[in-house]
Amino acid sequence: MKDAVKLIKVKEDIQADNDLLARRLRESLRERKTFLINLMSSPGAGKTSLLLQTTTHLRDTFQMAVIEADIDSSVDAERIADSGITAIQLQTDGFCHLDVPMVQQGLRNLDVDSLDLIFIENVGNLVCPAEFDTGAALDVMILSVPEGDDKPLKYPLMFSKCHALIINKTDYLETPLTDFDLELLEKRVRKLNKDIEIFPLSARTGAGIKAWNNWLSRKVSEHNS
Ligand SMILES: Nc1nc2c(ncn2[C@@H]2O[C@H](COP(=O)(O)OP(=O)(O)OP(=O)(O)O)[C@@H](O)[C@H]2O)c(=O)[nH]1
Ligand SMILES: [Mg+2]
Repeated sequence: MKDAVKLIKVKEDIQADNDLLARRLRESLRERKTFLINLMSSPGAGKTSLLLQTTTHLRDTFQMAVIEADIDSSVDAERIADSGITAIQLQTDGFCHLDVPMVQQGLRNLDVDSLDLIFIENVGNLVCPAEFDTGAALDVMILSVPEGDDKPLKYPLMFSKCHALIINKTDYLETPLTDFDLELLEKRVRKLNKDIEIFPLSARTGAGIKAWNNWLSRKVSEHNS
């Protein structure tokens, strides 16, 4: 009986297809000189707050747009649009991540050739978005101090696949409200990903944001030159 049953590994097939589409999208955006960055974190770690800070600092240097992804609502896209940056809202209708066809739907609604830098704010989740290549040139995750320094132990894939880690809400480190150990966190992260760039900052106070913005600007300029 066992041999009569056809087994289809749906997840693997979908991902193999997605990986191919992602490679093609990355190549095409390189040719078009547009840098796509995929920003991931758990809900509330500070993705939208960081985007507002970064786009404010870089608006005189680059033409930018933001693709927001949420299961429902469009509040984040509205916040970005209110700041004067073009924003598209993708609603995933229950999906906890973006894949390449979803990203392409967002890109079709943007004038890609006129843009130097496009941010994706992925769905707030530390598991599913790590499993799907979006075609971005850079994968970045945000971990915020209140989430705790044990997260690399619990969500290793996300920390392994990202090129950069932003540790947000460092203003909490100045208070007795947290036992977050920055050194221990870094040690745990480097065990998974020794080359990852780490940027501790506060999207609230702006502390540390310059190092991140400068590094990102360099990456965009190298990619688009
Ligand atoms: N204290 C402090 N609060 C922050 C900082 N950055 C963001 N916040 C606050 O954290 C909350 C969530 O920030 P968002 O930027 O909306 O987080 P998000 O990751 O975009 O959230 P989702 O889109 O819902 O996943 C807001 O109340 C922000 O004001 C920070 O550096 N320090
Ligand atoms: Mg947000």
